[in-house]
Amino acid sequence: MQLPRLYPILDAACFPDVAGMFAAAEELAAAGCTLLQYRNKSGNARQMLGEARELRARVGASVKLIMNDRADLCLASQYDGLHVGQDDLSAEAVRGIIGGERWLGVSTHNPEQIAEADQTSADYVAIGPVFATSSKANPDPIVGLEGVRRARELTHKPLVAIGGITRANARSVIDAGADAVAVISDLLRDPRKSAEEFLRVLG
Ligand code: TZP
Ligand code: MG
Repeated sequence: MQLPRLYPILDAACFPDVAGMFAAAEELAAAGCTLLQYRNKSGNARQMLGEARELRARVGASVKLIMNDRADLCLASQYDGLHVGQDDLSAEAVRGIIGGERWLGVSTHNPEQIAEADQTSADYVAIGPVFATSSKANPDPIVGLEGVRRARELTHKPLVAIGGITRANARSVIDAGADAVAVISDLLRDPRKSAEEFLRVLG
C-alpha cells in the first residue's frame, strides 16, 4: 500500500454541524487529498453510518476512506479501511472482520506498542502524539520528533505521525522518518487552502 503524505482526519466533534464536516471533506478532496479518516467518538452507530455514507457520496470513489474504531461500520459503509487504537479490538481481531484487502492502521504511543503492532497484519502504524494536541481526550505523553525517529527504527511498515502537526512543523516530522502526517486541527480553517499548503510543504 502507498500512503499519501497527508492523512486528514474528519473528527465530528470539531465541526459545529455535520454540514460543515461534509463541506470540509469536499474541500479536502478538491485540494488533492486521497485518504481521509472519519472519526466520531460520541455519535451513535446509526448516526455514524449515515454520516459515513454521506462522506463517501461527497468525496467519490477515488478517495480512500478509513473508519475510526468501528469494524462493523467500516463494513456497513463499505469503507476502504479501519483504524484502531490500543483500547479497541486487536489488530488480528479486526483483520478477521474486515478481511485481507482493506487497509488496517494501528495507533501506538510508545516503543513497546510499536514493536507489538509491527508483528501484526496492520498495513500501517501510527505514532503519537508527536506534539501537544487538544483534539484528543486524555492523550498519551508527547513522543516528540525523537519518538518518531525511534518508531522509524522499530518498524518497516508505513509510519503515520499524529498529534499537533501543523503546516509549520510537518516537514520536520517527515524528516524524522514518518511517511505521512495525520492532521485534525490545522485543516479546520479553510480546509482547501490549508491542505494545499500541507501538500506543498510535504511534496
Ligand atoms: N491521536 C493522537 S493525537 C490525536 C489523535 C487522534 C489528535 C490529533 O489532532 P491534531 O488536532 O492534529 O493535534
Ligand atoms: Mg480508537
